[in-house]
Amino acid sequence: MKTTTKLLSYLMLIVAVIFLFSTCASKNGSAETAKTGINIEKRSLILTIGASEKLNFTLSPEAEGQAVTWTSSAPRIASVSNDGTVTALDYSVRGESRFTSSPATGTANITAKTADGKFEDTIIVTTTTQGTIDILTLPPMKDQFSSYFLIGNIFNRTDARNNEIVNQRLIHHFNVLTAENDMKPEYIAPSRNSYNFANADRMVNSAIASGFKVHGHTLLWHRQNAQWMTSMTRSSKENALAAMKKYITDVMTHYKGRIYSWDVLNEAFPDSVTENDDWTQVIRKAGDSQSPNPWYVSIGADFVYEGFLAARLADPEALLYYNDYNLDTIGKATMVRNMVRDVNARYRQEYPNERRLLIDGIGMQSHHNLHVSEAHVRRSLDMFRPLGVKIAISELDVLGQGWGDFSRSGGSGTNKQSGSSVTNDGIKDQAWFYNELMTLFIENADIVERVTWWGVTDSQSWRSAGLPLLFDSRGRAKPAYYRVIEALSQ
Ligand code: 9MR
Repeated sequence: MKTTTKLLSYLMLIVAVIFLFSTCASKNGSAETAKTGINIEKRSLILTIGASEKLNFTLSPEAEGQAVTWTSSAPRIASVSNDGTVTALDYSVRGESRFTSSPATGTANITAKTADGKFEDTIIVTTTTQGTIDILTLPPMKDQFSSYFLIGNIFNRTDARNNEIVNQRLIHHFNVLTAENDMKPEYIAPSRNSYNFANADRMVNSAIASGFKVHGHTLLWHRQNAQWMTSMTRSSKENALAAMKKYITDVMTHYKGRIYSWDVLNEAFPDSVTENDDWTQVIRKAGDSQSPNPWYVSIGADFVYEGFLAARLADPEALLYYNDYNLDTIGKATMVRNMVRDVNARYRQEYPNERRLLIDGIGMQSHHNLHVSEAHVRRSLDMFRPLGVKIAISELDVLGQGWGDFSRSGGSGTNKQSGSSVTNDGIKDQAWFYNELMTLFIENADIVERVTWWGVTDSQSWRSAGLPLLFDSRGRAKPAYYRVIEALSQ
C-alpha cells in the first residue's frame, strides 16, 4: 500500500511537472506563433504626409480565416482603417525650420491582431513632409479629374522631340498644355509682319500628335512684347489698330484648328485698381509700376473689344479668354467683371444673331501664397458666374509661405531653391490650401473647364524658392499632391 501511495505521489509529481512545463511552453509558444500566425508583409514604411498605403499581411494555418483588427499607437500621426490602410497625417519631430534642410517626421506603431487575440504583428510607420513616391507611379491626375475639368501644365522646347512630347511626366498626368514662353509675341513676331513660328510650331504639333489640347498664351500683353509692339505707344490709333488686328489674325490663322483656347488679352489691369474705378480708365498705362499696354495707349479702351472681335473672326472655334493674376482681390476682380460684362454686351448689340459670348472665359492665373484666402477666390468665382463665362484656373501655383517671406528671401526667378525659407509647417499649410482650392473648383466644375499648373516640379517653377508645386525637385509627390487628390473624395 505504501508502495502504491509512493507510486501515486511520483505519478502526480510527474503530471504536475509535465503540466507546468507544458504551460510554460505554450506561453513561450504563443509568443513564437504570434509572429508566424500573422505577418505584415512590410517591416517598416515611410509615407509622405497625406499619402495612404494599404498594408498586406499573411495568416499562417493556425490563424487561417480569422478577421484582423488594426490599431495605431499614434492615430494623430498615422491612422489605420479597418482594411489596413495607413494614412500619414502629421509629424511630431519638427525637422529644421527650413524645409529643404531636413523634413519633419513622425512615427506610429501599426499593429494587426487576429480576432481571437492570440496573434499580432507590429510595424513602424514613419511620416514625413518629404516626397517619397515618384510622379510616374501615381494614377494619372487627368483621369482622376476627368469628370470635372481638364488638367493642364506648361511646356517648353525640351519637352518635344521628333514631333512628339517626350516629357513622360506631362504625358502621364496632363491633357492640356500651355507654352510657358514660346508663343509670346517676343518670340513669334520679331518684326512687324514677319513671324518665327518654328519653335512654337514644333511644340504645338508635338503636343497635338501626343494627344494634348493646346491653350495659346498670349496675344496681347504689356510684357514679353516684340520691340515693334512696345513702340506702338507712339503710333496713331489707325496704324496701331490695323497692326493689332493683323497680328491677332495672322497668328490665330496660322494655328487655326490646332489651338483649343487662347489668352487674347493678358494682365490688362495694374495691381492698384479698386472696385470703384472705371475699367476703361485704369488699364496699364505709362507711369504704372510696369510697362504700359501699348495697345491701350495708342487705341484706347476699344482695343479690348477690337482685339477679341479679330480673334473670333480669325478662329471662330477657339475659346477666347481674358487672363489675369490676383483675381482674388476685389479691385481687379471687379474691373475684370465689368470689362467682360461691357465687352460682351457690346458684342450682343452689334451681333444680335450670335449666340456665343465674345469673351468666352476668364483665366484666373492663381499664382497664390499662404496669405491668400479661399473665401476671396470663392467671392470672385461667385462674381464671375452671372456673366455666363467659363473659368480656367490658368497658371496655378501656391507658395509654401506668405508673399512677404518669399520676396524677403529674394524668391523670384528660377533655381533659387537653395535660398528657400519655406518651413515644414509651410509645406503642410500649402497642402491644405491646395485642398481648399480644389474643393472649391470641384464645387464650381460646371463653369471651371480647366485647371493648369504653372510647372510640374518645384525646381522648374518660375518661383522655385517658394516650392509652389505638387512635386518636389526629384519628381516625388509632396503633401500638396495628396490633398489635391483628397478633394475628390470630400
Ligand atoms: O513662367 C514664365 C517665365 O519663364 C518668364 O520669365 C516670365 C516673363 O514674363 O513669364 C512667366 O510666365 C508668366 C505668364 O506668361 C503670365 N502670367 C505670369 C507668369 C509668371 O510670371
